[in-house]
Amino acid sequence: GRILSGMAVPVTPPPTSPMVQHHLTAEVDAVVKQQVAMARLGVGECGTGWQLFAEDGEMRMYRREQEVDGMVVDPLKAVHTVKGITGHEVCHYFFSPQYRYDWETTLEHMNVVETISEDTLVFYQLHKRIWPASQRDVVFWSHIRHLPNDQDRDGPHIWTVVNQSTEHPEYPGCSGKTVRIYLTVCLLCQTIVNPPKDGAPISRNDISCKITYCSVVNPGGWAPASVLRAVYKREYPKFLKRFTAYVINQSKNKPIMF
Ligand code: 6CM
Repeated sequence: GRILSGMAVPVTPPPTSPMVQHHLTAEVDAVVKQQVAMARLGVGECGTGWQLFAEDGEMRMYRREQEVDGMVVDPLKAVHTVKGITGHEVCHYFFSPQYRYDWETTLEHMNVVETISEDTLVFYQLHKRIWPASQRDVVFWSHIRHLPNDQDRDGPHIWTVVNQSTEHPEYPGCSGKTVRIYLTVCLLCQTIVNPPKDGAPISRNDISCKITYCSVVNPGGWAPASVLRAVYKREYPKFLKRFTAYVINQSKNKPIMF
């Protein structure tokens, strides 16, 4: 503010609120709420048919075999518990574009198509070709959110990132030889804190993160079912292990981000 006779007078009014919401805002909110509710259901409650297909330490991965018009769209649900990191940290590294190439190994190219707001971005991604299928690309919005603590026993620290396919005029599908894939992904993270009994400050030894990762990917065009299932079986455990190791490594010498 400008100094007038010793008093600070605000000369700049606050920024004007946008007159209209972005056309995706309502969709983002609805899909996030729905995906979070689904992610919170255990593999035993979520209908039948979740079959365990990968297990490594605390990590468990389940899928339901599902085909639409002969295309594999198997829903996937993974749970993992990782020591020394928070849900906010996991979601931060998953959401932020500047780290994506560090951990996403199936990526050939990625760019941010649109910044809707600080917590909502639209991405374009071109993935590496997997023989014998065509190369795949995807356009999706991505939203990061801190969830209110509605159940006391769950504690306050729940974060989520939801990715959902969308359309963008500058990136039409069905052009050239790439095939557009359609995805819905939900990463839900809960921080567990075991406060030290002696009242010492909370260190990374006292925290862990319970991670739930759900995804449904429609490959968008022909891909042999057996190859696709083999790719998923190999790539999803690799992704979750590599990504969480990356978050541990990035976070280890930094203050805890609750
Ligand atoms: O959720 C993950 N990554 C996010 C950030 O990149 C985002 C993107 C997901 C893309 C998932 C597509 C991967 C599969 C691409 C190859 C398709 C080949 C089809 C033909 C095979 C015969 O949500 C982590 C995604 C981890 C995927 C393993």
